[in-house]
Amino acid sequence: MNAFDRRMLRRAIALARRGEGLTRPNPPVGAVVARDGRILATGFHRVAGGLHAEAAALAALPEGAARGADLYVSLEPCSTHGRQPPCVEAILRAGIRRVAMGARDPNPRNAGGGIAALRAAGVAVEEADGAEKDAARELLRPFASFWRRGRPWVRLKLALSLDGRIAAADGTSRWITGPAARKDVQAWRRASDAILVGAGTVRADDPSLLPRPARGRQPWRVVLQRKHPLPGNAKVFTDAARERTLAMDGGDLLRVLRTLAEKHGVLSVLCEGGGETAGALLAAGLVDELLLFYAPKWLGGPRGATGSAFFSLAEAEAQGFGWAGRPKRFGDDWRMRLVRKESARETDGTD
Ligand code: AOF
Ligand code: ZN
Repeated sequence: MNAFDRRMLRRAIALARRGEGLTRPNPPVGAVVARDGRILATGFHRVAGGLHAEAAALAALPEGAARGADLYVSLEPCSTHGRQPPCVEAILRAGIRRVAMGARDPNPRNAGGGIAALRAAGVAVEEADGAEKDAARELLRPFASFWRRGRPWVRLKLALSLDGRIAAADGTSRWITGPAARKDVQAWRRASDAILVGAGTVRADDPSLLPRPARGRQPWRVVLQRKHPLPGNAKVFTDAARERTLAMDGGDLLRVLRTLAEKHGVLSVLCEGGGETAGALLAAGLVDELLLFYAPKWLGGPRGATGSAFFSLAEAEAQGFGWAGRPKRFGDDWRMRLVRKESARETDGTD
């Protein structure tokens, strides 16, 4: 793949991101049709049941206009009939000469089938490598988790003081981080199919848990309940989106996650606390990605960020988190991302 091919694949991945949080239980997918170094059309998957990315890009062109062109797509084109006809057929009908694709499809119905069908019909298929392959896989992790592990990809977001507290010793916790960091959190909410918190957080903060601006997103709001009764008059149970709030028994977290995938098509979960819920997820080995926002404030006090959960050094080693990307500054705050290496192995596939 040359530099132009790589650029077009990155463009396809960026297009796919516009559908993130909208497509469940389908993956976000983006596509570009190009010829002679020029983009002819673009498309992305907007909603399950709607046009696939490749079909959307090809449909934007007049009959015959894509003949001999290259198609760049973030995911292997599908080869079977679902709610939509197979994209492989649309690609062949359009006379595409070559397909450059990001990641293989983890859905067993389509896995490998698109590559084989296209090659059998004489279309050249190239799979991404290097940075583009990594980016395509990263984008696909929630969908791959859904198919390969039967549960969503779980991100834990924490707003932390320099010394790792999520609340001051007097209990106040609002606005540890600044507006720029909070704006980034809204983007993570939009990319997530469910926002999860413990009942204690709902009682203490009465959050709406909806992305602002929503940009068409309607994530599930999941409130985990263990010992204490749910605050029935909280926003999540009474506002206009109350139909999208699920109260679930937080005793068996893996079961909660499996249920979210199976019953509600949830590919990705963003946990926003509180400390006990964060600690329980970590202790159960169910945190796939950490989003840590550090504010330049020292709070001190007796309680760590994960409630009563604590780990020995050996246990902490076994958590297996690795740095993902570079730290990024948002106003006065720094964001660190980490991914559990085991989670990446489980979802990224072996090809
Ligand atoms: C693509 N491009 O944009 C998407 C694909 O029920 P359907 O027909 O929408 O099929 C859903 C499956 O198709 C989904 O699980 C995944 O394997 C693939 N999704 N494929 O080539 C797309 N959304
Ligand atoms: Zn398709």
